[in-house]
Amino acid sequence: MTTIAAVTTAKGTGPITTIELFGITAKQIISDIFKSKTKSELEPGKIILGSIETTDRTIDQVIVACESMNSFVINCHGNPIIVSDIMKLLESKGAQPVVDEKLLTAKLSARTTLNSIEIEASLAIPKIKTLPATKLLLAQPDLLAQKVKSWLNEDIEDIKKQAKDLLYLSKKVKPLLFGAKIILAGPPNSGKSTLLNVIAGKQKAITTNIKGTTRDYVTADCVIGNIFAELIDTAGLDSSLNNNHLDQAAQNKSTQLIEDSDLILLILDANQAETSLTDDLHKIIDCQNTIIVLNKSDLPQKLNLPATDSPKINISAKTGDSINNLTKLIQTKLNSQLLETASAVCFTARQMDVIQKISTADSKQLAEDLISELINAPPCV
Ligand SMILES: Nc1nc2c(ncn2[C@@H]2O[C@H](COP(=O)(O)OP(=O)(O)OP(=O)(O)O)[C@@H](O)[C@H]2O)c(=O)[nH]1
Ligand SMILES: [Mg+2]
Repeated sequence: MTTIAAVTTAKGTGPITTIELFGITAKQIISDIFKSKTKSELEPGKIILGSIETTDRTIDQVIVACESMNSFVINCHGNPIIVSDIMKLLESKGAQPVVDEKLLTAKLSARTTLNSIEIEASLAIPKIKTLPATKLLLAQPDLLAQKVKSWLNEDIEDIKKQAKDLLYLSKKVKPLLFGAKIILAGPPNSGKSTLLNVIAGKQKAITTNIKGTTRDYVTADCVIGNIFAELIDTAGLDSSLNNNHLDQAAQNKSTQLIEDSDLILLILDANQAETSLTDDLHKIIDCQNTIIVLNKSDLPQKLNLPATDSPKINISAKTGDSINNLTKLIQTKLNSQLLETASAVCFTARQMDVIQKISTADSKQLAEDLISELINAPPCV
């Protein structure tokens, strides 16, 4: 394995930057470039103040920590020129610069006791934003590995069925683990932006009684129960707002965002008659992942909604009436209870791909090979 170097703190955001160096020549490289007045050796567990030096100049005063005989951490000043000079010096000494995820993968892979699922869980953890999701993910190296190993005792038809069930569950859990995209769609003036501000608890979107106030979409991150969500407020869908290029672009963007979402909140103005529902909105009403939000419950109710199986709720974004019921309904619709159960789930594209192949495998031998691949193949970064 080559020695690799990575900047592991965010770019240009702090007074101190951390550079990690890992690999068989790491100690040699550090001995070449790090000078310290301290007599003690850089051995595992030691942290030493000194400087990074080329043959003719000092680049920076730094603190070097030795994690193990082949793993060192350099804490230098955060100035981008200093960081770049140290990285260039490390490269000139034979270290290969990589992005931090690759460094983590290399470090984790070097620990031979870890299987691919454990490595992928360690890589995924920084992307997880809630505690229940973190707990579920951290349980997967045991749960997922045990589950697929238990299939080895079953016949191929049972294995295929269980693989299909696992894929189905994993698709449902994905937005709970990595964050759900929730779209607020509906006709102009129905109260989408007002509702975004209420759920997010801050004034992110401009609200007025003028149709077409929101053109470019507005997003707000929030936690709903135990789910991390990105709320996306879109331009109101209305074919009469297609008069110019900008309105047309806003309408197209809304349609695309709706297609990419995990959940659609279709906000309708219950104070308006049914005639305000366009073809686009009629299509959304019956989508499997739609909740129909009948807004403006504080005003006379005039909307006659066509029959639909989608769940409905009356709220007032203005007075706050029934907002709690809406957030509960969002959690139910997104199956948030799945985060509380100790189920085995796939959480990377690689795992999903292998399980997909198992679900269509035509022999037990192939399924066994794929189970081994799931646990032992190189992890997905
Ligand atoms: N009475 C009442 N008015 C509301 C309610 N929710 C929103 N409004 C008002 O309805 C108007 C439109 O609200 P917005 O939130 O801007 O509507 P929008 O759906 O984002 O509109 P566009 O951006 O044009 O698509 C504003 O004057 C709001 O104050 C409600 O629950 N009750
Ligand atoms: Mg708006």
